[in-house]
Amino acid sequence: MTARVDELRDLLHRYNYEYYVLDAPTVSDAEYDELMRQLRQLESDHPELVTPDSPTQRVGAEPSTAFGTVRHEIPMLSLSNVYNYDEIAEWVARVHRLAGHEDIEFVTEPKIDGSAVSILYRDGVLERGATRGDGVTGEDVTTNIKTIRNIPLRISPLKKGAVIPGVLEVRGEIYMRRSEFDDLNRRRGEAGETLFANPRNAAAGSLRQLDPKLTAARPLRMYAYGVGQADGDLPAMHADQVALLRDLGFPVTDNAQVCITVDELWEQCESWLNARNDLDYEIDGVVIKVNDTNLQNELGSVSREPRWATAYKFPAIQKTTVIEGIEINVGRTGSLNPVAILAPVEIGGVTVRRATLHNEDEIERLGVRIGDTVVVERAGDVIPKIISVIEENRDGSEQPFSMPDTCPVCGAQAVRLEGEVARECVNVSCPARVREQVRHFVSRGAMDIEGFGSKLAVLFVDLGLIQDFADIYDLDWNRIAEIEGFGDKRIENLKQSIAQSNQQPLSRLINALGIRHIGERNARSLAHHFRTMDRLLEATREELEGIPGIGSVVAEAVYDFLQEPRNRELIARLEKMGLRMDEDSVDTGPTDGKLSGKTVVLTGRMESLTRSEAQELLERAGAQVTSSVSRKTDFVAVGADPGSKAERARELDVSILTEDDLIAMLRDDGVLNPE
Ligand code: D41
Repeated sequence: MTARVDELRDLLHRYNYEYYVLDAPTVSDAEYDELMRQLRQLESDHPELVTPDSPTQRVGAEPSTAFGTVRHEIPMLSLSNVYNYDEIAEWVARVHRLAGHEDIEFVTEPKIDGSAVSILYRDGVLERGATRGDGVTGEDVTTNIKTIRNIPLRISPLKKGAVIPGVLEVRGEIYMRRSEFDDLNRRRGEAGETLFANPRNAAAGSLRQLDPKLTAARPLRMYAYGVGQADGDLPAMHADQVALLRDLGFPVTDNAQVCITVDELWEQCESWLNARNDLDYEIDGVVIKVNDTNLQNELGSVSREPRWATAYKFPAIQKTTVIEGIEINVGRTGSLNPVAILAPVEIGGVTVRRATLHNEDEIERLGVRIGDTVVVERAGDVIPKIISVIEENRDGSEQPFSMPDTCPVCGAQAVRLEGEVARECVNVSCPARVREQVRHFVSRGAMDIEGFGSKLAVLFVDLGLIQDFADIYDLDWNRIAEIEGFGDKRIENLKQSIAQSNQQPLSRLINALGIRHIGERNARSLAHHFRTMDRLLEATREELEGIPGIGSVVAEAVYDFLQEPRNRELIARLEKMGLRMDEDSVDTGPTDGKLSGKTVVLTGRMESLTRSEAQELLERAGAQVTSSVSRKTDFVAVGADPGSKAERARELDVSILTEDDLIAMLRDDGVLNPE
């Protein structure tokens, strides 16, 4: 009996580790649940066998009324900040000076934007979990910490010979993955609950729930970055301590890097900065630490900040500013989109003057009024957005805003349809709508008509030269020649690029039509499936829904669009104008390429492709990109600083592709141009 209980616990610990730490499950959820059910049954039949580190004990504790306090035996220090190359150089020079020599190894690791914790193990069993608090005293959040699935309840060394110290305090950061945060917020929105502003707030708030069941329902994870108290000898180098934590089953960064020179450190900082938007977790900088813990001790700390570590902080992507007004833009589908007009503010080297407010629900959620001071974020290439209102800054002069019920452009009624978030102008020929449609039609991702930019699209619509897309191919050139700035040469060039766009493949044409929910990717899926416009026009709802990646909402939107007589007429006119109505034949990758039908995992950083580009190209080649390595994985494509996924691939004998291999295959499959 005890033997079976032990066996079940070992299996569950292992599967849990594979799932939550390695991201590489080897059993199905159903199998896992079944083993858990068996263990619960045995434990309820024999309560004397229950131990605090049993996998059944992650949740179970009753809600408490307050957290106890915990004193950190070794204070949890905070980090000084540096913001650029020169400050890193200065910091390094100080370490060199204090050490008396320059032969010093530094380690860089990502600075995860979460909430710091200390987790204490005694004889390998999780005894106490605490928040950092002020660094000296924190809160006892043990029952909450135990619900976090990638934190071991019991340490079981994964490497032979790894010795578990009698007392081991692991320090780390509790965070949420972006994808899981988005899911959580979506669910909260659907349930009418308030949304979290960002993953960090969500993680910190979830960690401090008095009812551990609430914490258990949140997708929290830990990332271990160091050791506090420990019995016995630990490796002398920080990098080796991190490796030890990994061998003991803790989630650690895969990408710690040893550096000597300032240039090497800077290269790492820049590389993380570039990778930042492609990661599924938020990082706000890079932590730089002296590798040798003996030297760390020698250097010591001043005012609770170690002299042996610092944080390179990324340029701020959030700033505060004032909302001077709210404007309504009318989109391609006639949706009324509120846009905040901001007092100009510089964020990450770009002056931001406008930020999207999405729709009226968002305005209500944020509670924004005109005149409010707000936090604005500009991350990567995405449109700046408003994160929150600073209510303390209100002086009573702020004006509430409500969405108009008529279209600000054509005056037609603007209604909000059942189940939609946006108010829409009911006038299908609303000039604002046509303008946006034409702008989209000629844009780079759609028909890509060179020299025909947004400005021209707007001008031609406003002059009445274009009423629908087909007019683009039937322009009154005599009238255009009379417009200022349209000389012979410009007209000739424009004629030529319009004529060239005739030959764009079906996927681009589908995208260009501006069907709701259809962007480049979905357009490609449709084009690959149907190959010709004629076949697409005959598609049934069921057939559309059967296409991989096309859900019922998208299928419905496409079907409705294609059933609308005006749209069918428009497509017929485009065909008469000589537009191509089928897909590229070189694009047959998805059925007969080397990558078609394969499952590929990406890990590490690629030199020549971003992660999203690599994913996009792979999907175009018909491959499926997944996040975890299992026996079903066909290839693991490994970039610089690969982590556990590459190791896992080796263990499972999955074929490994270098970046060059991957590029060669993408070229062979015709989704990447030969260079
Ligand atoms: O990823 C992090 N957020 C992180 C935080 C990290 N990778 N390393 C850290 N190292 C330290 C020292 C050097 C003081 C042990 C930290 C933090 N501290 C830290 N987290 C919150 C306050 C300080």
